[in-house]
Amino acid sequence: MIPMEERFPRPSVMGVVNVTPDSFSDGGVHLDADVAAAAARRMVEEGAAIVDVGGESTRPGSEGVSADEELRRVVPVLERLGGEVPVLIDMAKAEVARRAFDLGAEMVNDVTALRADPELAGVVAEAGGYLCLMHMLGEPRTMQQDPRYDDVAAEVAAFLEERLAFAVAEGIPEERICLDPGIGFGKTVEHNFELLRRLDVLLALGRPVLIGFSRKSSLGKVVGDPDARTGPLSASVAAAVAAYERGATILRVHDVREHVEALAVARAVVAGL
Ligand code: HH2
Repeated sequence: MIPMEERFPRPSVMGVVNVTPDSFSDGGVHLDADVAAAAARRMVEEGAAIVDVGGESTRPGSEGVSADEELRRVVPVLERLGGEVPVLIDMAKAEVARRAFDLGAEMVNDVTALRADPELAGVVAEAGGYLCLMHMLGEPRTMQQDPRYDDVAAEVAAFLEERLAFAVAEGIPEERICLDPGIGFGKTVEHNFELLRRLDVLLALGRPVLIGFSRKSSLGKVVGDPDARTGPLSASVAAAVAAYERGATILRVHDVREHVEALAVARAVVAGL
């Protein structure tokens, strides 16, 4: 078993291919399986360590889709990739994760941190897959309605610590798990930036941290549009570099080449050539 830290050295880029009609920044772009598979291959050529293939949008207000619909969206993409491209399956139900592992997926990204599907942990444990546990306050349908915390960094870390212990108790080795504060999932703009500023609170749990700030609306708001629904590439890159400098390991991004280049420079500064 290769520990997460070796499989994903700091910084590693995770490309995002949403096979959905309604994702907040690339909805509809990759609905065709050939287009989605080509995008995934291109992302790996551009330097992504893994590609996140998602069949369900988690944007604020979204309702969720059935396992059948999720399978209908992601299986043709995984079949076209033929296990040749490292893939992570996003927002998986156990049934979808099982099929994805059969088709060569390496990792599951669960935005509910194993709270939604009681069988998912067993599927990941049995397949020997990697797992990302993410913090979300509430659920996508309602999560952006007045989220409140006394201490956002401490509360997110306490939640992830508990979910990490649960995952390990379910048979998934700690070495295979990374943690994600869930930027934009039940958080205000200020919460999102505080979580990055205080990433050390999360790092203290001893697991690699994944950050997904790419194109999120908080970035658009900070650069001057109070009604922004997405954020620009320049701001996404700045957030990824800031996250890396504060200790993040995996950066989940939509624009792979630009992030790989920026992070290569940031890494040269931090760690030398
Ligand atoms: N963000 C999104 C979806 N999944 N998973 C993790 N671990 N971390 C994140 O920050 C994260 C995530 C939202 O982005 P996107 O996939 O582009 O949009 P949508 O959920 O609308 O498909």
